Amino acid sequence: MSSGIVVGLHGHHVVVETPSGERVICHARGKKSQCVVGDRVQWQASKDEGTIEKLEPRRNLLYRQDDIRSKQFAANLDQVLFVLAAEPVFSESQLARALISCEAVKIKPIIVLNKADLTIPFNEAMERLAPYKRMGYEVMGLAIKPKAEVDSALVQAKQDMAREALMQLLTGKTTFVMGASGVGKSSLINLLLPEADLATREISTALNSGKHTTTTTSWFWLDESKKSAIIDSPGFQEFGLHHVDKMLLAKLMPDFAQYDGQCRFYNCKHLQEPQCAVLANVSDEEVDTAISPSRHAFYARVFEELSQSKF
Ligand SMILES: Nc1nc2c(ncn2[C@@H]2O[C@H](COP(=O)(O)OP(=O)(O)OP(=O)(O)O)[C@@H](O)[C@H]2O)c(=O)[nH]1
Ligand SMILES: [Mg+2]
Ligand SMILES: [Zn+2]
Repeated sequence: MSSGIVVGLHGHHVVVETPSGERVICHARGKKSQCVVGDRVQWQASKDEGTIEKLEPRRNLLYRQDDIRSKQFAANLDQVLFVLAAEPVFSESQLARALISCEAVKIKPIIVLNKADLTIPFNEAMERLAPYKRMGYEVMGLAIKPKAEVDSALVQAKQDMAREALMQLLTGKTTFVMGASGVGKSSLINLLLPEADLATREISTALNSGKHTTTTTSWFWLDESKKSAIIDSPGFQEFGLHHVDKMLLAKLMPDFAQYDGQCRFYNCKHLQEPQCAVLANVSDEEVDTAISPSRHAFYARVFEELSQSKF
């Protein structure tokens, strides 16, 4: 048996990369759905293909649980780049849900706001991210593939800056790139690895056709020594948290978690209880100690959703 890493899932088979860099198509004895990109496996050669014999224990597994289906993103990750863009206008609920799902499995999320060249919507989006910066998340503004400007030297300079800033974050780590369709996830990987030559699409086309440009999750090495890896993934809309225990929700939201254990009741739901430290700090003030009313409304909505949950 040989070892390998799952670098892609295609139809009914799994693509496994060997330590020498060879990619082998493997079949998974009816257990295909159990393998995800990033998995370490043991496989056995059979003719020119292979069979997955064993799935090694995972360090972690990032997933979401929608109403009826569970979607496993990838395993054995160090961090998630959650990519947003000036356009299309981002959904704060989707961002907040993705952050909770990362916290739930203790994977560090970093927020990237792309399309800095679209100045006005970019600044508006950055403004909306202010509460997330205050609660301690790293927010990086980038122009990954700025629209052609008259001054092409300027475009080049912006891209060089974006590449450098990203490489600092990514070196030595396995990073999963996540976000809605059209935000620039594949453009980001193309910037770092021009030879990957991933398909990217004009946003208008993507939105009108309702299609996603990227349809599978794929693993790429960023360096020859294979210490740094980046994973591209298809955009998504829904982001269910049905796998999260509702009583743990507040612990997974840093602005709420700072008051952990400070409510009168140990099992406080932070909805309407007396002497609730969370409710006492819901305010519009732009300070680290405040929980914004919209974040509390979001919390109450998800709490209610999880109370109805069958999971
Ligand atoms: N104006 C501007 N457009 C950008 C920038 N970066 C990427 N784009 C454009 O955004 C569009 C979508 O980019 P993709 O990389 O395909 O987006 P994606 O997140 O991979 O989308 P899916 O694969 O559908 O999930 C493309 O037309 C890119 O050219 C940027 O910095 N500025
Ligand atoms: Mg893509
Ligand atoms: Zn409380």
